[in-house]
Amino acid sequence: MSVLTRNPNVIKWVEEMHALTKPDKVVWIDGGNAQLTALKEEALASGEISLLNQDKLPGCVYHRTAVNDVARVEDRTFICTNTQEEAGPTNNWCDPKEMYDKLIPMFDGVMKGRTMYVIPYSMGPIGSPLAKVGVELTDSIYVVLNMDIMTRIGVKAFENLGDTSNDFVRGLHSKADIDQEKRYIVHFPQDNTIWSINSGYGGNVLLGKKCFALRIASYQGWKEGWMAEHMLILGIEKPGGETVYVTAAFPSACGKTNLAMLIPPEGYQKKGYKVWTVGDDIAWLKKGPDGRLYAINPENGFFGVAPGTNEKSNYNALESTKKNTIFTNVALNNDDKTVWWEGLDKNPPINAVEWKGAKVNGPEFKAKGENLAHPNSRFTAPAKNCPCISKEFDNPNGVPISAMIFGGRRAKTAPLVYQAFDWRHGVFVGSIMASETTAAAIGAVGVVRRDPMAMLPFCGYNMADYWEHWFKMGEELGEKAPKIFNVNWFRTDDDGKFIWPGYGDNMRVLDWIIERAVGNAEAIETAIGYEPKPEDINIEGLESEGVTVDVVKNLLDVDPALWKDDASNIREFYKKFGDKLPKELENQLNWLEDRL
Ligand code: OXD
Ligand code: MN
Repeated sequence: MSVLTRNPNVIKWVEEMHALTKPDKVVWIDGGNAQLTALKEEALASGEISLLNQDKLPGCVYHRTAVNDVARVEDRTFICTNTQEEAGPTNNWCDPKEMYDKLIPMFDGVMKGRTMYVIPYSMGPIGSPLAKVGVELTDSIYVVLNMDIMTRIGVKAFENLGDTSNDFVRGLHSKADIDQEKRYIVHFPQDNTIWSINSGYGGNVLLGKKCFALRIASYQGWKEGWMAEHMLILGIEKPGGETVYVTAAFPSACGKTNLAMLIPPEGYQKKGYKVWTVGDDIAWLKKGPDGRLYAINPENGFFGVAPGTNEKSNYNALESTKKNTIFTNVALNNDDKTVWWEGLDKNPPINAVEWKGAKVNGPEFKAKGENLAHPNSRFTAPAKNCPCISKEFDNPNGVPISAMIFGGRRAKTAPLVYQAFDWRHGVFVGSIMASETTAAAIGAVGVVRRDPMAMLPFCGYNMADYWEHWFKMGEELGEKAPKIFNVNWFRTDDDGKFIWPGYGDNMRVLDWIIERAVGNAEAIETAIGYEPKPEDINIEGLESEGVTVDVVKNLLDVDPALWKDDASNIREFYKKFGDKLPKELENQLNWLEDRL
């Protein structure tokens, strides 16, 4: 196998990593079907993956990770910048030299008896001015097959890099022994480098995703004048054909994939509204030639959480998983080799294999309170499978963004929707994003966790500098900057029941947002920002759900006492950043308190 590129920077680095990890064999991934099919066969033969029902789920395979290796490991994720201040108070930091000294012995000879796969890939459409190239070295065929779905892999990525450029992200991954005590997910932003060892779980090993497209890319965006954000991108096509694009950032488990693939309520469909998905997790944003902010989705697939996905909650996501999809840690129906997870339907398979591999009677197993699928089990599905994928998905120039939405899970404080007064206030609104913990996680329920811009686990540098960067982007965009909004689908009544129906009905809120963004909708000024008049949220068809104008009024209510509490919580959070906290954020917080 040839080395697929003449670029001396790539060749030299691969040689160095080869000398370090000492694999028996090196295979360069060209991206062609023949090679990928052969690798899939090899993984099937070794048992790394298994084949699902090829009539019902053509091209789909199944994989189980080690029981101790089922999620991202934030406490073992590091940002190794030259100084601790560059990484900031919200990241684990280690001196780069110290970290290399620790990891080099661990990588030394780690691939003996194994094959090293060299995966060239592009984050973003090939040839896009917003795209960037990465190379991942891995000893896992599962990683190769996932990267083929999640990114654009193969020789075309090298062609895009060219013969001399040094602008590629160097990713090194080894499963090693999947030893959780020696698991490290390490970023060296100043070296364009990611090293990941002792994991086989997607979020830790598909280095294009969180590691490159958020942590390294956020750092690059800071240095180069663009933004990498934990945001979905969607287009709302209005009757008449005009499409308005928005991005939205929510913490994990707040429904980003659901919103990205929303199906409008019947009344909207009849009028001709359509929603198109550009991305469900990550947006790269850059000022375009016309002065507006443009977004691409750097990914090429969805790495979605399976549990909870069903015909009703997310029809489009479910459809996306019907072919050429890799399922990880879901349950199997052993009768017909199909997949099952909690929330798919009410019929757990009787002849089931649970996610750890034990054969069980599904209904009996569940009656004991056990999960058949791991709560963080995943599907890796090609974006092209999605029935509502945008025709702009591959547009190298991206889509122009009219509105940016922040949101979290708040039982009482945040209203259904409000708009920031301006960009600077919008940065403040993003910086105070928070979610309340639910019963689904260990620990106290209802505890507020600050997660600014949903980037807390993903910002590759000091968040104080990150906020400064947001302010600077706003100055550069001026009048053409997207309008900034905040939403909360999760307000509850006194019995703890959700008041707003959510899912497809979130379209009603998006409707106000997009009209407001272009200056067509009215608003009321409140202490926290602009709100719609309750009657301006279209609730036609929601009567049967008990949603009246009074209910909307209630959902938009701002309780000054709760907000004052929140403000003191924000002040505590800001203290972490010491003198580096942008003065503007402190001012914004003072103004909020004054207005309350
Ligand atoms: C994800 C996450 O997997 O945010 O997308 O954790
Ligand atoms: Mn995410």
